[in-house]
Amino acid sequence: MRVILSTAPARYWQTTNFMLTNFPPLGLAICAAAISPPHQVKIVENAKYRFRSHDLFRQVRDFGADVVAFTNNFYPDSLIIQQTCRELKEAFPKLVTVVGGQAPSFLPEEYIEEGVDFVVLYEAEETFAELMAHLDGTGDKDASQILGIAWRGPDGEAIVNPRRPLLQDFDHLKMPRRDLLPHYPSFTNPGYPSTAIETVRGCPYHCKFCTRPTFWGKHRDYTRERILEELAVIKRQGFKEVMFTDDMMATDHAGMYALCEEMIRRNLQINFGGALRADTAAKHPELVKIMRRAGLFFVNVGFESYSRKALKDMNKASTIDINRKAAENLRREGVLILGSHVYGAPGQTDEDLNLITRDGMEHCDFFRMNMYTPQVGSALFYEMTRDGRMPSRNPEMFNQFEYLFDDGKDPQDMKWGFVKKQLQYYLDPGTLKHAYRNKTAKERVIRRAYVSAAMFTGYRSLRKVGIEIM
Ligand code: B12
Ligand code: SF4
Repeated sequence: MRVILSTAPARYWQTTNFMLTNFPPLGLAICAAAISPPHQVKIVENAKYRFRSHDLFRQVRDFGADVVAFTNNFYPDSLIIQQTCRELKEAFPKLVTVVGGQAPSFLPEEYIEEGVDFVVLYEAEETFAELMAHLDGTGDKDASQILGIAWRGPDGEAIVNPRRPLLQDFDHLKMPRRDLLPHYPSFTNPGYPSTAIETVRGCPYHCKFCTRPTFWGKHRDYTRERILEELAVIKRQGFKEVMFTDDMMATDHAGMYALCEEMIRRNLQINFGGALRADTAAKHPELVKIMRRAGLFFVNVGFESYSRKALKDMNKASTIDINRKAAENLRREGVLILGSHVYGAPGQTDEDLNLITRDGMEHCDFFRMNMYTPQVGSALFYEMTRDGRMPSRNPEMFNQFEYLFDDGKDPQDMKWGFVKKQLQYYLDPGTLKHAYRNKTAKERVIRRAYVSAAMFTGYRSLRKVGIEIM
């Protein structure tokens, strides 16, 4: 069969994708590996190129696709993906549509009811291969027997099959089909490409707003040998930089230390970045040091807040002192700090917002702040749904820029306060200087993030006056 794997058609919030540096859709490259051979696969990166649905339709026609399968980790993309699936079916009646990733795994019925043919739930390697075999008639299971899918029953009803047991061993997985991904330019070695790697699934922490532990289930690591083998393949393919898509790098401190020792011993010389907890950076300076020597150039740290109460309410298992110490240790080693923050948790005040902006700007090379959002599948989402405290279930409202709690505050006021502080950061002369220069890796990251934010603001402002470009 001929299968197109695709990201969501362009929406204006995707312009913020590059705010967080280079992350190609690794899930699609992994799914491609799981089914090719025997199937022929093409990856269409709508999000990166800002392709609209009509561009995708052209690709479907030219490639002669039998199946179009979307990745949908970010819930606000669900509407455009469901709509595109319906339109594709109208234009190509024999085509089968599939959706996988976080949002459909948590809300499979919604997707089937809105016209998607199949949802692949949670981790997909084995399930997707079985589904494709079923669709081309070579499999020995019918839809009702494939663990981990949702599909449409004979009366049009959504049927959600039982979940597939978690993979226990990643060593046997095929290498992701990175050859099918578009070129992402390296920050640290201009002219060379950058890619992504996964070394872990899940996270042992339980921050209330996060879906990662609930999505992946038990926290599981790839073996060190497999990671080193994959890094060697990546190196041979010409990449000089790699992003770890891990929910959280280095929660196994000793494991990361040993991996870095081996990367240095094997002289891999590949720069890397990813998410790191503040407490890991604060309490393990020797680990930060060796990670740096092995090639770490950037970390995304969820500082979240500088208020004790907010950190406690989010179940962040961290403190203000830890945040400060983490920034100090990372700075000392020259690691670029992209700091993530959230504002708008129930009970937070203007004072919290001022603290986040002041301390965040001081601690980070790039300061990022989102609205505290009850992401579908997070503990917060279920709590708010149970208590009837979420005023909207419109997926587009979950874009991390809306105030989504029903607690007597004026959502517009909350949003305006948040926007004003973002503007303060973006108009700060220090930020502008770095964004303008674009000479070092740090400046290139900041410039890319800055441009992303400017595009987002531009598209959003145009929408406000009725001009919808994406
Ligand atoms: C890398 C990443 C990004 C990259 C996206 C790159 C890309 N093109 O995919 C960047 C940095 C751009 C990004 C941006 C954002 N992200 Co992000 N991101 C991640 C992260 C850390 C890893 C994703 C990943 O590659 N994982 C590794 C691969 C192998 O896993 P996977 O994609 O899940 O694929 C597996 C399965 O899901 C399944 N699968 C996935 N897709 C498909 C498709 C098909 C057809 C099939 C069959 C199966 C399948 O099979 C794969 C193998 O088992 C996740 C957290 C996480 N660890 O999953 C958050 C996460 C997806 N991001 C999240 C958010 C909120 C954002 C931002 C809003 C942040 C911001 N404020 O700007 C933006 C919005 C992005 C957007 N517009 O879509 C949330 C989404 C929550 C939600 N449900 O809405 C997550 C879950 C993190 C979290 N809990 O906070 N992100
Ligand atoms: S926010 Fe980070 S540390 Fe907390 S559960 Fe999610 S991935 Fe883990």
